[in-house]
Amino acid sequence: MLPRNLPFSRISVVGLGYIGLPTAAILASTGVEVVGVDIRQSAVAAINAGRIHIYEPGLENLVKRVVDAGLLRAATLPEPADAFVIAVPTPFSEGPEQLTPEPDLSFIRAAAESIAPVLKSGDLVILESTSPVGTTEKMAQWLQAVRPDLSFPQPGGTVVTDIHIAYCPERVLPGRVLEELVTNDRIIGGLSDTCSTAAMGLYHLFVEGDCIVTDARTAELTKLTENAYRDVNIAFANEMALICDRLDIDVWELIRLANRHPRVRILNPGPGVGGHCIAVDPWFIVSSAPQQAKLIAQARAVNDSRPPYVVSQVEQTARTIDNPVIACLGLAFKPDIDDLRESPAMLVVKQLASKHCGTLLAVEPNIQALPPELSALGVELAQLDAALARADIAVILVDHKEFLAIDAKQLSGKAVIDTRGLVSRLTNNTDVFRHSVSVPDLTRESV
Ligand code: SAJ
Repeated sequence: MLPRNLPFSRISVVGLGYIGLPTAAILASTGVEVVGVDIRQSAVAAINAGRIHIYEPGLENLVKRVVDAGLLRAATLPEPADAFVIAVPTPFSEGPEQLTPEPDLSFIRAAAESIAPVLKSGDLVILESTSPVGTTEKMAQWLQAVRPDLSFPQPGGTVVTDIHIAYCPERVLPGRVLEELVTNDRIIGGLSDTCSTAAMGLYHLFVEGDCIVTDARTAELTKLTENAYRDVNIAFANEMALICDRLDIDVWELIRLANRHPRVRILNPGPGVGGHCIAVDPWFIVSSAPQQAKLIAQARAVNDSRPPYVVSQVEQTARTIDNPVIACLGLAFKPDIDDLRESPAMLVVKQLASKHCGTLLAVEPNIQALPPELSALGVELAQLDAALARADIAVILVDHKEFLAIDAKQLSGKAVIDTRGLVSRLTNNTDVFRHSVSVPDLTRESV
């Protein structure tokens, strides 16, 4: 039996990926019946068996618990519910003729049109997917087109409508999703005040952070701004890394020192920005205001130039060694995850392999098999110690916890290209070694 005071007797979460599944499970853990909807039959079957098809710490236990308790089940087709939370991907499409990548809203449209037939008066529809400004209004129009018998909110409207619609972006960090879903503040962007109030009721079921109300367009741009801010900050760090290479200064030490100022917080340079959010979302701003978003577009260009820069550093070093063995440490897009999608490390290894720079060993402790695109190019998946024993060149692409445990002696005598500032963090590192981490930039003129 459900507790009587719950405002929703059934909630549907559409899209059971990295955001939708944890959200569905947390909602179910509050005692509400949750039906998760996904077009992937394999994901639906796994969830109904109490298993998960993605990796996120703590999620498997939670899903098993709520599925066993009968509070969460998955289906491939939407069913009636009191509230629908849409958490489907919004990739960008990059046609050769396009100068700026454009957001692809087809998944949101398909999700909206799939729930439209089961909507009834009083229902709430929340969009959580990262979206360009105006998408929530478009979603209301798509729903209205399928259901002319129901009334839908107009932006800023004051009339109470049959269906309530709001944009409430997810902002959780992969790896800390279950904790951040509960503790992070939440932006609630209703298409009207009544819509915001209805959406607030849903998030109050599990959010301990503040729920802050705004309009849908501001909420959409807030989400994009958070990720664009981080992208610009990382681009600044990456540009400082280039400047430091030219001036022969250790960028990691530089940033550590600058960050001792109470109002400076520079992020870390790296081999590029990966994942499906920070490298993508800034384009949603650029495509809607290309003349104004100059800095944001330039930051994207700086960050996208990092993988080829790392490749050129490795190539220059490899040219100085006969038949070099190159150990590439890390393939994931950031530390301690198994997610290789949109990973700059993958890009670096792929480009090195296609340029035939030497024997390439990839070390990625979080995967069991190499992606076919790398094995087809002759890259071998290797264990850390074995790879370091064989390597002439070590390219550190991800600061996984396993790599932080490397004994500095294992790197001595090798050329080390450290894109993550990891060597200076090794506990048994010595000062002598610290100065030998970055490979000399052979293209650099003397300054
Ligand atoms: N990176 C750097 N230097 C840094 C920090 C990150 O090069 O100092 C790189 C990482 O290696 C990685 C990429 O940036 O390749 C992105 O990693 P991340 O940890 O910064 O962010 P994501 O993509 O995992 O998650 C982000 C988060 N957004 C913000 O921190 C503003 C998260 O809160 C969002 O919910 C998520 O995007 C999303 O779904 O939009």
